[in-house]
Amino acid sequence: MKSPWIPRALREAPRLDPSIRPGEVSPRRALLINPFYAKDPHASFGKHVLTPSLALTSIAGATPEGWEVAYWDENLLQGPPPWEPFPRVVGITVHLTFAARAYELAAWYRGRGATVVLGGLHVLSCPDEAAPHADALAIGEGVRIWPEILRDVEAGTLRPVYRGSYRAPYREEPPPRRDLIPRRGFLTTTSVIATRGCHNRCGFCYLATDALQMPYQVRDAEQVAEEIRADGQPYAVFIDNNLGSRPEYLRRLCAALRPLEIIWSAAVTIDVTDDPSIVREMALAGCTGVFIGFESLAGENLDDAGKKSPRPADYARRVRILHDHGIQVNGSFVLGFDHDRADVFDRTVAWIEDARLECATFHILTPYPGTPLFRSMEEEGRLLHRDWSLYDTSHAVFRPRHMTPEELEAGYARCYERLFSHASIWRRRPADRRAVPPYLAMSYLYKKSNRIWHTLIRHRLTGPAWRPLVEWSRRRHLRFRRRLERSSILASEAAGCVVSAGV
Ligand code: B12
Ligand code: SF4
Repeated sequence: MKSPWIPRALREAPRLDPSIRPGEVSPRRALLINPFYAKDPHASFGKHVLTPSLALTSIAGATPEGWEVAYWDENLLQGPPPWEPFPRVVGITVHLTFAARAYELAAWYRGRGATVVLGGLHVLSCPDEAAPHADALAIGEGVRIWPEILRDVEAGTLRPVYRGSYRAPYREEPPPRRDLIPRRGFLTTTSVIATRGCHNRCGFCYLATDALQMPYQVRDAEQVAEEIRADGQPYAVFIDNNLGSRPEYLRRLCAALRPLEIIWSAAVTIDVTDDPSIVREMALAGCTGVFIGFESLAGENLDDAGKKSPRPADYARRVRILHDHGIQVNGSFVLGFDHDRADVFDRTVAWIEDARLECATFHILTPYPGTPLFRSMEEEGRLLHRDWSLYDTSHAVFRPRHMTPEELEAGYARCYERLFSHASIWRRRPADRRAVPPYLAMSYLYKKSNRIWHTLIRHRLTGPAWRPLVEWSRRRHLRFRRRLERSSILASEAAGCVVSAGV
């Protein structure tokens, strides 16, 4: 099989120059870094600039007065993070896939006199590994501990570990500093979060990590709507784990979003279709796409993972409910579960085509440290290594039951190849002819244009290039909504949207 194209800038982190000797330390300046990670050439490069992570902008929002804060995302391909003026504090977010890069950055800044604070999911699951690379670790929720850390730096009383609790009232947190994000760098800067936690606790999900205690919490619907309004973009992406966890809250949120006349997408579980009237409210509030973790078409796999979900035999009917309300579906599928055999790849893609999912993402089953899945794989001696950079869901890091790791990786690559083929894109087109042109534009621009994405990212053109298309989709959707208001469903009519459904 031919390897897909990937330029060096998307494979390798920018070089940190060992000869640089920065000037004096700026005593009340903090630099926040989202480290580089290698991109999967099988998937769309566009997903990485759809919408930014809220990890660092959230803590930036809690920076005490008198401190200056700067933000650098290495994935925007503008080189290594800045060193002039040289920051007193460097805060780095750490996920397992880019832990090695985070440690490299930490060493570079520490070696030149900065105080380095590491936080994020990987610090929570592997604090002992992260500790030697930092002056302080922020374990768990960061918004409340970030100001404390900066005050302790000033007072010279920094402790090696700070622990933040996810039990504190979520609605009291300050809004994220979206103004720090380069607006031209993303399709939209309006990443937004309304809820925390999930009613499920699937064994492979990071939410099942031992050290993570995240009770379900929601923010006031009006507060969320106000944040979206303040960012002034036509498209918002909810980054909640599952925006549909509490249907009555989702209803309230939709009521608050409706007057904004924006479009939005979100991750939900397929049981959101239990009550089609909620789906209708989502559509009327501007929802153009949902990202749904179908995970597997085999019920035994869902049972093993402890996922409380409708049976796969009912998935297609439920997808139709979403389509009937003009909502595109981006399905997420995990490959390599214990009941998966060599036919899982072709069967999954065939189902996606039959159900006419506009988009899909594939993930090789990945045991995240600290989860029940990791523990059982470890006990069974099935883990192949602990090179976290390969725990990115595009590599097989464990021994599957019914195939070799190589067969799993090859099957995964084949799924993407087939899904992105002209024939598959055409087979999945919406039934309504009027929605076909925006669907084709979305498929080709988003899924088959990795060379264009690379150019857009490098030249900071993602925002300006997409903005007219997003605005066009919004206007089209407003007209669709007016028609939907007048009828119960528009089964034969699709809304048609150029923006892909979720991350
Ligand atoms: C936005 C997002 C993305 C974006 C941006 C990613 C980026 N790094 O820039 C995109 C779409 C590009 C993306 C891609 C991927 N993602 Co992603 N993504 C998310 C998502 C939906 C939201 C992240 C976020 O903003 N959270 C909200 C913030 C506020 O929470 P937080 O990050 O935990 O930060 C808090 C604390 O941890 C702490 N904190 C964090 N950092 C720091 C630093 C300091 C100094 C301090 C003091 C505190 C602190 O304070 C914050 C506020 O409380 C999460 C799911 C989720 N809802 O969290 C998945 C998630 C992070 N992604 C995940 C994965 C697997 C991926 C992919 C590998 C998937 C794939 N195969 O494509 C890719 C590649 C990324 C990679 N290699 O790491 C997993 C990670 C699992 C794990 N254990 O590591 C998650 C958890 C999704 C999931 N349910 O599995 N992702
Ligand atoms: S439903 Fe999704 S977000 Fe919720 S625990 Fe399962 S995988 Fe995680």
